Amino acid sequence: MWKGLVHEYREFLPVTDETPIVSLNEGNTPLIPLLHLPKRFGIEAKWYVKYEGLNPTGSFKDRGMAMAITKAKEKGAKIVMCASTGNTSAAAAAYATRAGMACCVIIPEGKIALGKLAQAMMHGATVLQIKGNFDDALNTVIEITKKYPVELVNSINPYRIEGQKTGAFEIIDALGDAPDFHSIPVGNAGNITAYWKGYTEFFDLKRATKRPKMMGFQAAGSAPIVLGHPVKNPETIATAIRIGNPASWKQAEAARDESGGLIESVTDEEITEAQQLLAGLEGVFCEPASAASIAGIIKKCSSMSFGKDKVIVSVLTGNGLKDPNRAIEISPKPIGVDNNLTSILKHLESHF
Ligand code: AN7
Repeated sequence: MWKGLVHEYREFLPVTDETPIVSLNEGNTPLIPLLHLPKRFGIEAKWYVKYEGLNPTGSFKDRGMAMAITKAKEKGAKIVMCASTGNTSAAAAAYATRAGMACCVIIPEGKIALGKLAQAMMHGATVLQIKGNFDDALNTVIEITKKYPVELVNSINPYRIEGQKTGAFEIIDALGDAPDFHSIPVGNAGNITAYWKGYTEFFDLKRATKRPKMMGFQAAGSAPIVLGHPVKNPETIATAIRIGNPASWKQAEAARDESGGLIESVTDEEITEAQQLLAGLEGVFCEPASAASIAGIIKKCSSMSFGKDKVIVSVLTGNGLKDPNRAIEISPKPIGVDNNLTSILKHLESHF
């Protein structure tokens, strides 16, 4: 039985036999080959999605949080804290509960997808909303955790990165080698940092013969790394990556430059189209921020060569169910019908 990533990849993680591993059996998420999207855009490469929405709390944050809460537990912490655009708070609340610790999350008021808010509330976290954005919240959390006995579990906690790098390990283990291109949404830039670390470690250990070009995508209204300066009032429908001053900015640039990759932006329209195409053509439902990694490949496919000897992996960081409001907003509404055969069959006839 898969026992969670800290257990499974323990030889590559900062744990000992005495470390009290906190786990919800996260990781081991499927790498799903895309069948229809590549054809639609004339992409000959094998294109996979790493469906991180199937982690226990529905996002990739469980990887880093399993590791960070494990280390907090080892240290004897009583309370953890994070700023969040939603998914980090859901994961922190769940793993802190699992570990018997208290959890406090600070979120930007009105800008959290409904599913994520429900999770933090159900797991009993203290949920504080500020009239400010993620960047403001993170600054406050840093200040508090410096002065008080509260463990910070945002991705500037190095154990978060350690846990998240296992996503790259799983991809290499599943494919037998690293892919040629790795596309990923970029918000606070912890995940692109973590994947690059993971790819590099397995390459150094000769478990992979190459490392992918890292292709990071920010939302156009929240694209500080692309613009080269912080964005004071970041905006995007992809609320998970509505971040104007990423904590791991330098590390993201290093991943881009060392891999010969890129960090670019995609518009909200491109993100929405990608989310709809993935759900409507492939049967895979991801949240808006995650679709940035698909939108990015679609945007680059005419100028870059994704030939048939190449492999692309796009990380789908969060489950589509996290943000039901947005999904309903962009989809055709349910059709009201009378409950009889004639009225119902009218809507099926075109498929007969
Ligand atoms: C679905 O939850 O920052 O570049 O506070 O939820 O590592 O920040 C979420 C980020 C991509 C960006 N996709 O990852 C938070 C938070 C989803 C996300 C990102 C997030 P990073």
